[in-house]
Amino acid sequence: MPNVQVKDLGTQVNSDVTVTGWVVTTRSSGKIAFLVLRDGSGYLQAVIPKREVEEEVWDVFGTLSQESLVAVTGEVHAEPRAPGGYEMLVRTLVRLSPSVEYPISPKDHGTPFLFAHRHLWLRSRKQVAIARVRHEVVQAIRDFLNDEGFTLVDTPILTGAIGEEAGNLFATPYFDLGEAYLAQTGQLYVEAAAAALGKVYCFGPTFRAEKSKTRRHLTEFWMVEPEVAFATSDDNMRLQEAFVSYIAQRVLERRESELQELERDRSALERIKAPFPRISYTDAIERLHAKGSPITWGQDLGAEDEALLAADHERPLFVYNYPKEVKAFYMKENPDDPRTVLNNDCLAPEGYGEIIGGSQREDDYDQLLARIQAQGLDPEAYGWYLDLRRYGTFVHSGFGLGVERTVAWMCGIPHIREAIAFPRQIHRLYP
Ligand code: NSS
Repeated sequence: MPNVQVKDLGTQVNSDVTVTGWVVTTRSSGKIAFLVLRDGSGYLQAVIPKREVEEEVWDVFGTLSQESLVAVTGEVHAEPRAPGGYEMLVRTLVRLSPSVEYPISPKDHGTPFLFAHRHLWLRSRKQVAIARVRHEVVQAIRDFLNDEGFTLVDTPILTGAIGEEAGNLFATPYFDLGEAYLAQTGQLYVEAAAAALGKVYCFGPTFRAEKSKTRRHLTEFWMVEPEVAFATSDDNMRLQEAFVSYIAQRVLERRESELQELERDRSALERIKAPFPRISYTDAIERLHAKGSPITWGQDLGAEDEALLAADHERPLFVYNYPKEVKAFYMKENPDDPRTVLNNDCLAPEGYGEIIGGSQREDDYDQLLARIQAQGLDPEAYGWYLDLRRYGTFVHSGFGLGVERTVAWMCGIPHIREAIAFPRQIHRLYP
């Protein structure tokens, strides 16, 4: 009997096939039994009429429990009411492996319990849907950048220079060279690569020893970082809005059933279309004051400020040109207002907040050196990075998009820890 994946059952209507999968649910009236199984490609309802099968089949059915592995053989029928649209009339049933007291039942479990069983929880419908949306987001990222002529450059995870802030570094002893840091960003390296290849990106895990236990922070998260030679801050925002719109439209187009499983409001995603509204940091502070916020010019925007601003829009919002003091050393000073830098954050609607941080880079050697020194960083560790400003320095810009925050937003789930298979948080290293 041909072994078929559930997703391909449509081509097998009225023929006999075998499907191997894990038991999701069993139920029996005494005369007819129903078995829902999943094989990683979909869900299948198998029907076992007691009078039409060998006694042994009925006995095997009686030994099944949630997550037992079985092989079922029988005829496939179209059945619009069945999950997946097909049903199998079972002739033979073999239990391939048992599953004794599977810890995750359909009843409600607390979040700590589910995360302690994350390795099993991944099999649940909602988690499967999230994983597929994440996959789509990642594919969309790669396709968009590839179609736009970007070259992928893989950047190191073990690094010798701090990329963002000294405050949240993971360090590890590194032979005779002192300490290496796990990369907080690949940006400094893609800047070097942009001078070789023009339009480049890196895409990988990044690490921050975030002490905050918020629903937007992981200690290990994935970030895609495009970097473009000759692009200004304005060009950078244009690229970001095209990029984010593309990702949302791809998820809508190709992950309809997953969005349905997640009960995601699709119209919210349909509205994610370029151009996105923009507001300068300085105007944002005024708008926040009008809304009663006590924030003062010079302070970074907190999650609440971001939410207040984003609430005015159904599309993502760019906030640009922040005060120099609250931003990273590599951002280019704004020639029109040297208190600020040529950067932007992109704030997602529906309370999701910042999904992107980007900027035009400081391309002046002396300015950059001064910023490195002012932040107490060791200029020697940045010798190679400063070299980019010594040998044909060039206008360039780039940004970083956080994958988990984007996936959580696409899925409409409240916390980013479900947007990655095995989240790493301050209090979570198992499984
Ligand atoms: O710190 S960022 O704002 N910017 C950078 O790392 C730049 N080096 C990017 C660049 O210009 N190439 O982080 C960028 C995004 C941010 O908007 C979030 O979406 C995400 O990375 N991010 C995080 N996601 C999850 N957890 C944590 N802790 C986190 N930190 C940043």
